[in-house]
Amino acid sequence: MKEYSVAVVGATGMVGEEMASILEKRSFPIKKISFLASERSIGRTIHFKGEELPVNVLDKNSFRGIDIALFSAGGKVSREYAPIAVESGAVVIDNTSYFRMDEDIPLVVPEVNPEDITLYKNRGIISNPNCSTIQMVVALKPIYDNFGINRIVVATYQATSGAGRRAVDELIHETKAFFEFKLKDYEPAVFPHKIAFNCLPHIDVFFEDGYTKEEKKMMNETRKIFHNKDIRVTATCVRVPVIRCHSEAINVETEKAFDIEKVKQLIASQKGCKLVDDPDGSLYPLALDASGKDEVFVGRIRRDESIENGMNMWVVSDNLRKGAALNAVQIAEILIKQYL
Ligand code: NAP
Ligand code: 3JM
Repeated sequence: MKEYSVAVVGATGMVGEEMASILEKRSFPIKKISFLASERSIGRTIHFKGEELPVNVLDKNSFRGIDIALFSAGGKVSREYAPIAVESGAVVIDNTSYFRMDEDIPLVVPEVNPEDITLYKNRGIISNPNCSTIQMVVALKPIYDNFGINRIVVATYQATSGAGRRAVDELIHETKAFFEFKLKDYEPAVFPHKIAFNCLPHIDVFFEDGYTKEEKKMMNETRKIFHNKDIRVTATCVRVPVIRCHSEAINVETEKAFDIEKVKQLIASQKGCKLVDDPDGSLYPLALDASGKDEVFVGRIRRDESIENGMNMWVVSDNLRKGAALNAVQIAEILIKQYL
């Protein structure tokens, strides 16, 4: 079997750490792996396949001999270094929002639009969608294919790990401070307000129309992935004091009439989805249960009686796995199988 040299940019971060573990777990055929981060990580090592491998400082020579570069070190790093990686001969799979909406860059969720991967030939870059978009479109794929979708109204309940390691630390420190009666004096450094025991309807920056960039990502990326500019999407994105896994309340209006039991069957047989829907047994998707898992968990499926063809569902997935690292590795797997 052919083997590939892989670089992980942002290897010491929350997403990068998952990348290493998923590459190892899925036995990705690796010839050489290069873990890259900033100067802050000099001297650190990463455990990979029984070895402690050094973390190297990212520079313009980091991509010599690299076939696939997985980027998750923020938009600025991708802007500067993704073109350098491509120039060096690597295909880039980028986890940041930097290239996502560029027309000639594919934005891929393997369960939804794997055929778009071929467009990597345009610029050598494939974008990974936002974590909240990924889990939503996986759940909506069979509904879109069978009944068409007119409109989506989504509210998210997003984990702090989506904002990086410092954000998780902030939640933990604030929670400890609360029990020591010191929370009042705590000054948040990552989030705009205290996140412990709170819900912040503010993820990424605000635009003039009142939406946040995170909300716009969900709205625009969904249309791009389904190749359908006519789907109406509106989102409210909320950060909640959860460490891992995003939850979403999704309301969908379909084009055609549907049978709700058929919807449940379709979700149950959708690749990448797991139906968890037994209200009588108090069974529905939960962040703590989805943590560390690969699937998108879907439940609370019910008709929205306020419109003709409406339904509601509750969708939970691990934002660091399917929402980021796993989706990127799945793209890499298709890339090597079909193109490299
Ligand atoms: P994190 O825990 O804060 O980690 C950031 C990583 O980037 C660290 O490895 C850090 O290295 C590295 N880094 C930062 N600045 C760098 C620089 N100038 N040069 C080289 N490396 C640098 O953040 P995270 O949660 O892993 O997220 C990383 C990025 O992935 C985000 O900024 C976002 O763009 C993307 N992301 C995407 C999704 C998605 O849904 N697709 C989800 C979450 C995040 P040091 O340890 O050396 O500082
Ligand atoms: C998730 O560029 C940055 O500082 C990263 C901001 C960020 C993003 C993004 O816009 O790439 C943090 C967390 C995402 C994302 O996946 O969209």
